[in-house]
Amino acid sequence: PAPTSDEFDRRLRECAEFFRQPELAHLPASRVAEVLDEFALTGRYEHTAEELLVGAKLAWRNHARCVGRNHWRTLKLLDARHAVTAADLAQACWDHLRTATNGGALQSVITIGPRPLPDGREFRILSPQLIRYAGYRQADGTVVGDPAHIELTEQVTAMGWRGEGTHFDLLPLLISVPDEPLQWFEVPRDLVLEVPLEHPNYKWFAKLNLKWHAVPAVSNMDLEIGGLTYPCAPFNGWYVSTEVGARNFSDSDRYDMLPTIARKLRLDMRSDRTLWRDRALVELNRAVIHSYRKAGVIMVDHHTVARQFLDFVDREEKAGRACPTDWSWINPPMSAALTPTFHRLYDEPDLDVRPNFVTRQTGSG
Ligand code: NRG
Repeated sequence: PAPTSDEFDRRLRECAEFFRQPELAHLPASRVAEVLDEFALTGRYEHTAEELLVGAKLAWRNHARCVGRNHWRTLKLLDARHAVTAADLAQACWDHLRTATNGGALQSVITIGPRPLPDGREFRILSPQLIRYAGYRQADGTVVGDPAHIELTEQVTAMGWRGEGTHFDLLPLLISVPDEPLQWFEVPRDLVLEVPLEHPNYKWFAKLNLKWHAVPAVSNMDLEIGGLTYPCAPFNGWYVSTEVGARNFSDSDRYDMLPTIARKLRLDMRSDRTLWRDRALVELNRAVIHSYRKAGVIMVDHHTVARQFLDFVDREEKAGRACPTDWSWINPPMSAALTPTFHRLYDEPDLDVRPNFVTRQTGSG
């Protein structure tokens, strides 16, 4: 669909603004003039690999919901703009996982696929992350696996995929490209590093047979740089322990492990007022941190990441930049007031700052 002229004017402004960033100040004036002419005339232009990497780093730096932004300078780019087929993109994602995992010494990586074709058709990864566990609703209403992915599991199952039916079946990657039917690709097992969970003090914890994957690689956000949109741009950093311990395994609509753990701890569960959930939550999170450390997989705890984030905010302020921040996303889902990020306010989260990662509004297409 042809962009409206308002939309096009906005993109032209974003383009001009992008090339005014200090990080691109070394580019010759001729490059900038060329880009602006070509964009205004044809509605398209191509980023150099350097512009792409700078753009991706700035998108990270600008993202109001990311607490890990102090590492924005370390981002590595895998340029996959040459991909033509879904299989090409899948291959790029496997390269991404190998580079990102790095044997547990995780590296922050972004893979950037092709831009939309002139007619608007796109290359997209429909899976929310490169690594996800399937969820199956049983006849009795209970769920095996991750309840967050029941729908995706049903979708790929309807396309011929078969899971084993464990609590941790790796979902295939669902990829959509122009001129091909929607396709799924089994993620090569040897590229998926996982951490079995055990507790530093409680022997029984390991027998719960819990595990989680090492790399969080978000694959369904658009990357917007200099007026251009990259709909296929999976990226990863590393986990904050609470993402796994205080949400994925604790939310009652996810793995819902707190009642099980509280029973093993023999807590009095007859009343909320005994704080049995809170006590189980702490032990679960200790197990997560302990297990990733033991496995040699990078993960940051919520106290440490909060300090790192405030260092980042300080440095941004000293650099004279606004630092749009979403308080509700920056603070951890447990013990929030024990971290320094809780006790202050920030620049208003600004979803319009570009470059940025943006969540697509509609679920269709
Ligand atoms: N909470 C989600 C992951 C979201 C992104 N988190 C990161 N991103 N740490 C989960 O899977 O638990 N990252 O790029 O490092």
